[in-house]
Amino acid sequence: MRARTHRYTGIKLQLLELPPSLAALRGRTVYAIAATLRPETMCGQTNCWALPSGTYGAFEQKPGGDVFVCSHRAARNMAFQDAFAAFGKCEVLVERVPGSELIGLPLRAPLCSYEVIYMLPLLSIKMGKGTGIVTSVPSDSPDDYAAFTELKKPKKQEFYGIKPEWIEPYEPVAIIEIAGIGTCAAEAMCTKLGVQGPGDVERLAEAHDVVYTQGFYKGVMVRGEFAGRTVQEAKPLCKALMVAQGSALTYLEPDKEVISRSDDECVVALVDQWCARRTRPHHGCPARTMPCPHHALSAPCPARTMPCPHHALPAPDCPAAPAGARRTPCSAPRPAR
Ligand code: ZZB
Repeated sequence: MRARTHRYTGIKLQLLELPPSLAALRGRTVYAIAATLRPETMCGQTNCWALPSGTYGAFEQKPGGDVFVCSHRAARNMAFQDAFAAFGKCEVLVERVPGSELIGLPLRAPLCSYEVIYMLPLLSIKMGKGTGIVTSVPSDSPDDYAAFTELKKPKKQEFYGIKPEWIEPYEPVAIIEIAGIGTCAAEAMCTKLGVQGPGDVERLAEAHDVVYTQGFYKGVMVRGEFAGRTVQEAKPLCKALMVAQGSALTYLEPDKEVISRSDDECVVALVDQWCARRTRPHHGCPARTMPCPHHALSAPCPARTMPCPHHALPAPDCPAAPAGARRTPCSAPRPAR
């Protein structure tokens, strides 16, 4: 079974108030990090989602610097992607940030059409995917649209302890026009397919696929910095803009759970080495390599290195080794459990 890499954009949503578990961090800049594959949709954000029963952590980017709130698993991946001061290490400031405490926090989100949005509960969040925090774009994500519409109901607000002002003033924002579907494609597809609510998993999956594919191939931006551009053009531009602003980062993780022979959960690491598969010659290199038991898979290697599908050790005498590639065996620290 071959694992690939999911290349997310980590959106930095600044917490404008701190919950009790983060009280000691008063005065620091704290961000909830949401993982998205749709950076071009950020002008359509209306709220953010957290899992009330989830456990998050607070991690220091560098000594005295910004603080990231996300799942422990995501922080561990980030630690191997130069997101923190020391490679492979994340400084945990607060071990346990209950998801329930994040609900109702006001946030400032990059490129967002609303100045302030709120963190709301979403029960379908998977803590083993992305950062465990999801930014919500109900115009173009059927899952967001269904959950957002549900929380507009006063009974649901009461049930979840949501104040009306956290959601009432917000409406989906038209950001992408898709020929044959229109703007606010998520609402159009949910209506067309008769989606019954956030629990209507099958229809939501169908709506998701249509909106995602049609948006990608036919979508044109009608709002934001890149209005008039196609979605395909706007995607990297929006991401680059946010990264340049310091309001987003690249976040990578394996697209499925990968367990090493040493029983560690594998991460995606940016490592300065090139790799080869041990089972067959690679770029003319004899297969004199061994798998690394302690380290990451599917590393999206820096440009000067070769792709690493299984994180094998480099063969020291390979004539195809790119200039500057490290030819020493993998000495990366074994990730903490
Ligand atoms: C904003 C956004 C706007 C998203 C959109 C989608 C869409 P996928 O599409 O299934 O491969 N997501 C991220 N992390 C989680 C999580 N832990 N649990 C549940 N959902 C999560 O997955 C990528 C999308 O899943 C991400 O991109 C995020 O929602 C959500 F207009 O971020 B997205 C048609 C989709 N449109």
